[in-house]
Amino acid sequence: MVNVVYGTIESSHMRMILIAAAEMGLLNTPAFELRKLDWMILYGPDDQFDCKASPFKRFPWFEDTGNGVKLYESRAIIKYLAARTKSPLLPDLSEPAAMAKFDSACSIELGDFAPYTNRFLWEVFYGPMFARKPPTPDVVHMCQDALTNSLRGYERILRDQNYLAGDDLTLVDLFHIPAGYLATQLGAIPILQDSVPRFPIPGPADVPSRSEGSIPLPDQGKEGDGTWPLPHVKAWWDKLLQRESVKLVNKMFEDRMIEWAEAQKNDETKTNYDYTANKL
Ligand SMILES: N[C@@H](CCC(=O)N[C@@H](CS)C(=O)NCC(=O)O)C(=O)O
Repeated sequence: MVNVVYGTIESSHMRMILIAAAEMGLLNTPAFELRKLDWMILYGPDDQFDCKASPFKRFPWFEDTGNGVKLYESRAIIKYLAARTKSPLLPDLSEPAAMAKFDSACSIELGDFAPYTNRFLWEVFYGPMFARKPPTPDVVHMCQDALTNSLRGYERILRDQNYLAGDDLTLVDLFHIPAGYLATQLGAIPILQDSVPRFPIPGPADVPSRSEGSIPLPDQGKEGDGTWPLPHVKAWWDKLLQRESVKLVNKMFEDRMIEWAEAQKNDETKTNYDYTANKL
């Protein structure tokens, strides 16, 4: 089989697939191909875009050229790859408790984490870059507060088990990395920020400072006694960032961002696509 993924490493959902592919031993092998596409194609006319491949006109999408299976939705693509390669990162879904625990962790990621990291990234990164839209402070603060609240729930889970679906790492832990990493670097999750190295990211807007009366974030840094708030979340996050797959893909992303920032400096690229004209 040749697994072909269409998109770009600048997309956090693409990086999610790359991390999972690295974990499964697929990345940088002939069985896995990344076909790089430009963001611009998402914002062109519908009749010049393969809407069957990606009905919402988003990266990434996928084809298994061995059997013709075509998929969109990064998490579904990853679960497909895991099932095909019999990866232990996908629990045995025929076992009811394992299936339900995995599903419950997947719900948390999709309902309590991803909406806020993604919205935060839209506000401070993609929106300013693609739509020339400055962040809306209330929305940015809502995302920060919601993430803090969600991570309090994560802390209660991770006090009793090593990973979100149980004591073993599964795909759902990895689902958190790409958007969580970038959002953390841009200020979404202050307690995790010291684990995330800073590198140049073209186009982010300054995160608006919090106004009087906003919900205080308890997790701005170490407590007075030098300990971290939400220590189990922090240990979980740090452990994930140390995985070779994560380090490899984060380095690929960092290299791309440095290259992009340099090109912008030298005016070799135009990142302000006219998103509004074509998409809204
Ligand atoms: N639910 C989709 C989300 C994909 C997604 O939001 N992709 C972003 C890039 S990370 C995108 O293509 N954004 C362009 C747009 O929405 O205009 C998935 O998991 O694959």
